[in-house]
Amino acid sequence: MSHNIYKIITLCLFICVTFSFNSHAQSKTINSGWHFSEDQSIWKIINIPHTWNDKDAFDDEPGYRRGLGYYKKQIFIASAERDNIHYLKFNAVNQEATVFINGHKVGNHKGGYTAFNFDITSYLKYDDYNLIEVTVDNSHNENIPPLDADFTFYGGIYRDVEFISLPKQHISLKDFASDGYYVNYYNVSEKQAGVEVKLLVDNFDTSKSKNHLQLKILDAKGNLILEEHKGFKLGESSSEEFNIKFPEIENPKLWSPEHPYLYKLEITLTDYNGNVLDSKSTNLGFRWTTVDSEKGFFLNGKPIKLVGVNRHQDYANYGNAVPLSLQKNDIELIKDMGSNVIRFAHYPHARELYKKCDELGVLVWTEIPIVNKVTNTEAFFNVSKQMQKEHIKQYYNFPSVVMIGYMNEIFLRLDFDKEETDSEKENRKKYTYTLAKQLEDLTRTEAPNHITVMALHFNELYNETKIADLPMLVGWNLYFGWYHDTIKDLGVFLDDQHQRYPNRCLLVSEYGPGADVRVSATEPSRYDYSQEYQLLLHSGYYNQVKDRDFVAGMTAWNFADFGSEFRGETIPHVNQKGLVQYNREPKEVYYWYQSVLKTNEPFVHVANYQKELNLLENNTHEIVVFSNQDKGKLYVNDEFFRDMNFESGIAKVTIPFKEGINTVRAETNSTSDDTIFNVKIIKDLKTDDFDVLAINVGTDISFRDDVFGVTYLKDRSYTKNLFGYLPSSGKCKREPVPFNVSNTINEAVYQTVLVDCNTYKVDIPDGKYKVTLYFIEPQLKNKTKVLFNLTDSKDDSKTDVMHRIFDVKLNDKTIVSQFNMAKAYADKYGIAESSNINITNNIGLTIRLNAIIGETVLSGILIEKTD
Ligand code: GCB
Repeated sequence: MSHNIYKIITLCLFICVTFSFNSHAQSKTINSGWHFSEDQSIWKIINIPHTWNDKDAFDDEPGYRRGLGYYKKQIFIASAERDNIHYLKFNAVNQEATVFINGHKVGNHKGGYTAFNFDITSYLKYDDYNLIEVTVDNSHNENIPPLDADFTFYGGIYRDVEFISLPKQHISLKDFASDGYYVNYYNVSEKQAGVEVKLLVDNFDTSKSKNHLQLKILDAKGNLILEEHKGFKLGESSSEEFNIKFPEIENPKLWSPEHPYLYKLEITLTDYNGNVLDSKSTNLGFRWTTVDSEKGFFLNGKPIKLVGVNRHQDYANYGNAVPLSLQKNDIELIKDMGSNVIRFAHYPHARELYKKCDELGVLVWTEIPIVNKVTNTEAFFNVSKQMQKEHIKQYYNFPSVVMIGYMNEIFLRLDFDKEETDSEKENRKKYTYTLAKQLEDLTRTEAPNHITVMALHFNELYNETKIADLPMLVGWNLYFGWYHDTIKDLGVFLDDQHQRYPNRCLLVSEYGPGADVRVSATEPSRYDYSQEYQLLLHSGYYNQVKDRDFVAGMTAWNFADFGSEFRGETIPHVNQKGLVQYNREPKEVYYWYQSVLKTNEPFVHVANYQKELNLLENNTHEIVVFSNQDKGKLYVNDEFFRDMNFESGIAKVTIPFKEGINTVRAETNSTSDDTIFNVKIIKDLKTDDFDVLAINVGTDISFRDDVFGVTYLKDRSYTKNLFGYLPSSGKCKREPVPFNVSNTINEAVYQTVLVDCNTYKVDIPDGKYKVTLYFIEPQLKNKTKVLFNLTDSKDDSKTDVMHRIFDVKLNDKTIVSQFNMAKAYADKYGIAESSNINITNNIGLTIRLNAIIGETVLSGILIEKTD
């Protein structure tokens, strides 16, 4: 066809579009005003996104409601819509949904993280209200992945619901709820780039139809670059597939994290007269990727070290029902950290976020939620394959998506479940491999231009079974320096794998320690939940990965803290490995990543790990400054203090502080950062202005109680004029209590105990005080098992026998007699015992714990002056 004829047709199409808008496909979200019930008797009005687990997954009761939830809503459909085809589309319902229209069952869908739709045309009434009912089930189901994982499976309709009305001929919605077309690229290089589109068109009419397709490629400014047309006939009640190939574009602008240049594809389907029936559009990004077992990841022919994060989709107070605007903000934060990659773990996230990755330039690893174990049934295999097909087809067109996965740590349960016999274990290896192979083959067939991936945990099972040889790129989830070993063991492991499997491409798909912004440690160590240790581990991993070309990259676990109901840490029910908090406020390590990853502008940040910095005996303290520059200057309270040199983004400076507010200012190049330090210098407790003192007994970490506004100081052995335990008064052992603690919001105070220490002295001045002592029974059986405290979990299966009985005295006054926590409390309770005391004669406070049976314990002390 000549160019002029194209122009005439285009003009005709334009005119026709203007006059035929009504017959065009229409989609609207129907999120508001649903009725929800847990039992079909009491109903409440809710809006979608919705989950019924946003609160109970965070309360003290073990477990959260996994069962049925009922939703209903009426929609009015006018008779003008009578000739259309109508679909109901659910963008995600966790995890099984059965949909009814006007009392008729229209379909069922299994799997909580991909979209599905149903053609509801034949069930509708026109000029009338139509009742939509959805029964949702998030019970454990042996045939639906995920079976078991370290995140909460919130139930509900938690992504948009759409009502879609289409003319009888339209771009298909029947192909696994995809958009009905798939963009493939050919011959992409710096010189040229080709696009080929596979498209499915449905004709629901009982007669034949003549139609026309117009496809346009536009550049980022909206200029037309290429245009293709196709006229065709459709048989009655039929579906057709078309392949439309554009000629190559010369000198294309390539897509990359630095320059995420996007073209646009527009597709228009018209009837024979040019009336627009349906239209679609998507981003196009010209890029090509390869992996090399020696040199790592390549984008557009150049090596690129992938550095970024994993992301879970939930958010403080929302569960998984999170407004899209907040979710999109996550992608902005991830990009602004300097990340060039994101792993959407452990399931497909909202499609809008992938579009955001296209726009901002973030490479994507996306996967389905087959985690920890699989079930050996045909039903489980079928749901898994259906899920992967939906995933691939619904997410196919995003140029940011380069890696597609299907399993995470699939031998974790095999490794940790002790009950299985050897032959059951062998069997499990075989059927797991079989499913992996089927999913790998399916992924390679359905997504031939993508890199297949799988994430493994630290175990030889993956090598031994050869499951690690299936994907094109292997991700290792490595927790050296957290669950086991030390930070520097990462490099040893990576080198060993590379030497033993030289042809395998690998990256570090997870790593990171838990960190609570209220916890601080001057000598950070494994499992202390301090932000200081989080920095040590992340920077240690980064340096080791950077030094090894063969490692394609690393994705930190996790971008944000996330809900995991069974966890019992300093924040219960939350996995705290986020670089930002559950409400997305950055932890300090987030800024460190900016200092090593962001190169586009000068950056500097003065870290402050403690809202209130308590300095005992002397007034100096080492602070940390992050910058992407080599050098900088530091000012303390407006006076120049020192020059700084940054190594791996970090400069450490010891500062003499004054009592009260101190301002520390760092300057580099054209940028600066000011941070306020609120300092308390404690040389002697016996001062006239003594007010309050809190001690985190049994540990070296300090803990900030934000609600009460007090900092629990780290424990110490006694020195005169201050406080501490008397080492001579018993064994004075420190023990962790790595469990959820009921009946408190200050878990961190109870999660460490000082055992068998009979005397604790605090040299407070004479006066009247309220003294609160904190206790927990460490041996008491806990109702919830914490699987993911893998190596450090204590045996919590001990029976509730009388382990210890002791008396508690403040100076010469007995405040608790025959204290027996195992008998008095049924669960791991945080117990606070408060009493008033009048101290005279300058004798200070002595806390005495006198054992009657077993060893004494103490977790914390809070002393408040009362007059
Ligand atoms: C893992 C899992 C992830 C967990 C993480 C952890 O390896 O893949 O789902 O949340 O460890 O924090 O233990």
